[in-house]
This record gives sequence, structure tokens and C-alpha cells, in this order.
Amino acid sequence: MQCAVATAVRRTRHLTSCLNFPSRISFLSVHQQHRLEPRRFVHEYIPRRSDAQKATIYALSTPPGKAGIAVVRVSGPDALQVWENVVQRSSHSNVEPWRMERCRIVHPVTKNMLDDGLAVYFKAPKSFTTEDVLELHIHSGRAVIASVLDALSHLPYCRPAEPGEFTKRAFLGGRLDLAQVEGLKDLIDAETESQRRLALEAAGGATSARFEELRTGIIRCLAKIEALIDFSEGENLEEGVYDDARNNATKLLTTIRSYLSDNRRGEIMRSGVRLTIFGPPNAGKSSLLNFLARREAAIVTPVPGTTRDILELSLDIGGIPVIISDTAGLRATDDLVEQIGVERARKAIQAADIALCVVSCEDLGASSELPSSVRELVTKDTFMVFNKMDLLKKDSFSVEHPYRWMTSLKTGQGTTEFLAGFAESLRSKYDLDQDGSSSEAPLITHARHRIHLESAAGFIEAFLETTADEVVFGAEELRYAAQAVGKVSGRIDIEDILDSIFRDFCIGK
Ligand SMILES: Nc1nc2c(ncn2[C@@H]2O[C@H](COP(=O)(O)OP(=O)(O)OP(=O)(O)O)[C@@H](O)[C@H]2O)c(=O)[nH]1
Ligand SMILES: [Mg+2]
Repeated sequence: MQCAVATAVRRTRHLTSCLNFPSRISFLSVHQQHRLEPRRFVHEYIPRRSDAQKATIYALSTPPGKAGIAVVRVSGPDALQVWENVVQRSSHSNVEPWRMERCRIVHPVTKNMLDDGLAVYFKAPKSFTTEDVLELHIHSGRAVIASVLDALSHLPYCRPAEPGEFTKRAFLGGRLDLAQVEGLKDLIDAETESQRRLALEAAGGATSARFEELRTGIIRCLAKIEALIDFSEGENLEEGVYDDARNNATKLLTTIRSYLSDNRRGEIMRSGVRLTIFGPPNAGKSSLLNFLARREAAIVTPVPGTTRDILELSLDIGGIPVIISDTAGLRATDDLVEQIGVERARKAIQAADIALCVVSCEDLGASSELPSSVRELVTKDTFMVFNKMDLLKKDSFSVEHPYRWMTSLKTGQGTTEFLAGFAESLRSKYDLDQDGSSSEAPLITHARHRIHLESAAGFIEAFLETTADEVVFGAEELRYAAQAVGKVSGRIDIEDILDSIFRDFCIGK
């Protein structure tokens, strides 16, 4: 039976590949032709060693400057030869891989000693790049680093690495997939606890595993449909295979849709929440920015209309990365520069993930109504800070709003409560715990992931629109869906999984 299935798979693949011929497509409806279009854009990616990869590369892997240690990394087929030329040890035994050794680093031509350090050799494929790798741990000083890099440049088989080339080799060697590469970059860039956790998850492969689970699920549906194509005529195919595939595809679609309707939580956690402070002139917007930044970042004066252009700062609020914009006070004005500032402020409010409106208590109307300049911009999701409470004469204050605080940025009254409440609101909005971690890490952390998942959802929907008589087209839609999900990790060759699934696939199961 397995053998028959394998033959069927081959035949089916031939059949589906035939669909690319224009003569066949001309028999299809416009709708079907449209559905088949994307195949032209699907390039199956098979990692291959490029010529450039054969070169041995080197680079300083730690930041330049004064520090205890600097690491120079060498990767490629001649890494061991580099060792022989620049590393001098007291022992004459063979180099033992993955073992740090005390050594002298010498110039390969003059044999002058450059530094006293440590060296370690990682034998391929058990290294970061999957190639032979040599790491020289030297003292981090400008002259030491320069002399070691200069020494390596004298080796004709070595060249300086290009930006990201070590990681690129790790990807090409299959050590990391694309989602892990992104995670690694995010980990290096992480500035807050929530970013670190999210990036670590992606770099460690947990994110890729979740995408892979989705892709495998789609391929399981595809395997059933392809078997149906080949066994439907005259062979004993257990009933319900098509309905089974449809039910599974519907479940997968629900899962993908749930990942997509995440409020862009992962992207926001990775790149930072965009927070725009807005309000009438002189309300204390710039004072609030300075309070959050704990420094005099913005100019504060008693003159209404002080802030003209947008001032942007990146801050960590309760473990969450926040990009705060201070904007010009909103008012009608004849001043051209201020008009531009007000226009920019309006755009910044629209582009914000969170808008924070600062209103001076002095500017509230007799029955606590908001000034007209901000009234139409405030929604139930807007964060409200009623500032200058030190100037409030009335005992009662009646503005009801879910996110509302009262402060005096002059006396400090209410600011502690505001900061604690604001951080807590951010955490609950983005579903984070006290320390900035998330109970369930969001799957989508890059716009690229979202595009591919949306496209996969579209193909599954198209599959669900096909009838049992159109299984050939249905199979194509599922194939595109699997490829779209595979693009997230850079694995879009589905043949391997298809084979492994078919190996224990039994018709009707
Ligand atoms: N009494 C009092 N004055 C405050 C308070 N907060 C800020 N101020 C003062 O109000 C004035 C305006 O503050 P800013 O922070 O520049 O106000 P802004 O909203 O940025 O003003 P524009 O940039 O002109 O739109 C300054 O003189 C501040 O010192 C407060 O809580 N109480
Ligand atoms: Mg200002």
C-alpha cells in the first residue's frame, strides 16, 4: 500500500505541475486562473553553498574599544590553518576542538607576539556557522585589536567578513532558520525585559516550531487531498477523506485567524509601543515627557506654543519599550510654523498605538468638559492626564474615563500613582505580567510574518471554497498555503515533509 501511495504522490505531483502550462490554464475559469497565479512567484529555496562561502572570513565579534576581552572570530575551511599561523602554544599536541587554550597570538609573517590570550577551535559542523571556526580571545584595546586584524589580513586565504556574514552562514548551513535569525538580531537589539524574552523565544526556535506545526498541519490536509486525486477513481478509498481535510483546514484557518487578531502585540512588544502625547497648548505635555524621561529632554516654558516639532524618545516603562512623541499644543493659529507643528501632531495621534491627552485642570469647562480643541480626538482608549491639579480650585472633579489620572507635574502630586497606573494599563493592554513577560508569547513579531500568515489564510479560504469535484485546484491552494507559512522560517520546500507524512499515511485515516 505504501508503495502505491508513493507512486500516487509522484503522479499527483506531475499532474499538479502540469497545471502551470498555459494550455491547461486556458481551460480554467477566470477565478481559477487567478488562484493559480501566485505559483509564478513561489521560488523554492534550497540552501546551497555559494562561492563566497568557501572563503574563510574573520571579524571582531565584540564592540571595539577598551574592555577586558575582545573576541576575533574566524570561520571557513581554512580556520585551522589560521590557527597554525597565528596561535602559538606551549604544547605540540594536536589541536583539541571545543577546548579553550592559553596561547600567544603572533603575526603570521614576522612571528612577533601580538598578545597573550586564549584560543578555541570549533570543528565543523558543531559551530555557530556550521563551518570550522576559530575564536581568538584577546585584550580589548584599540592597538591590540588592530594588530590582530592586520595580522589576519596577511593570510591570502582570509578576508574580512561582511556585516551579518557569520549569521548568514549559520542560516545557509541550516543551523538557524529565518525566524531564528530575526530572533537573534532582536535579542542583540533588546533593551527591555519583554523584548529580551520575546527575542529569546524566537532565537531558540520556539517560534519556528509553532510555525512549523501550522505548516505540517496544512501538509497533512494536502496529503489527504492528493491521495484523493489519485485513488478516487476505481480504488477503494475510505469515505470522508475530503470532509476530514476540510474540517482540519477549517481548524487551521481558525488558528491562523487567532494569531492574526493579536492587536499586533508581538510587533509592538518588539519595536516598542508608539505613544503620542497631545493636548491643548501649555497643558504640561513637555513637562510630562521630561518626567517620564527623568531629564530635561524637551523645552518647557510658560509660553503657550513652545513645542513646535515632534520630539521622540525611547523609554522603558514597566519593562515595556515605549517610543514617546511630544507634540505641539493643538490650537488654531496664524503662525505658519506652529500650523505645521499642529498638523504633524494630528498625524502622530493617528499613527500612535496609544494616545495620551494632557489637559490642564484650568482649561476644563464649568461642568468639567474637555476643551474643544481635543474633544473630538479623545476616545475611550485615550489615556487622560489632568495636570496642574495644584491650581484646581473646585473640590469636585467629575470627568469619568477608564484611563484617567490627576497630576501636578509642578509639585509631584499624583505622579507616582500615574506612573504605576499607566505601566499597569500598558501591561494589561498588551497582556504582559508584572516583569514584562507574557503568559503566551505572541507568534507574530515581524510584519513579514503577518504578510505570510495572511496569505496562507487566503489560500486556505480558497481551498475551502472548492468543491469535491475540484480537488486538483484545492490541492494547489493548500500547497500555496504551506509555502506561505514556510516562508516565515525560510523552509518552503515541502517535499521532505510530504514524503515523511506519506510514509505512514494510510488511505482514509
Ligand atoms: N502650576 C503648574 N504648572 C505646571 C504644571 N506642569 C507644568 N507646568 C508649567 O506649565 C507651563 C507649560 O508647561 P509645558 O510642559 O511646556 O506645557 P506644554 O503642554 O508642553 O506646552 P506647549 O508646548 O506650549 O504646547 C510651564 O511653565 C510649566 O512649568 C503643573 O502641574 N502645575
Ligand atoms: Mg511642549
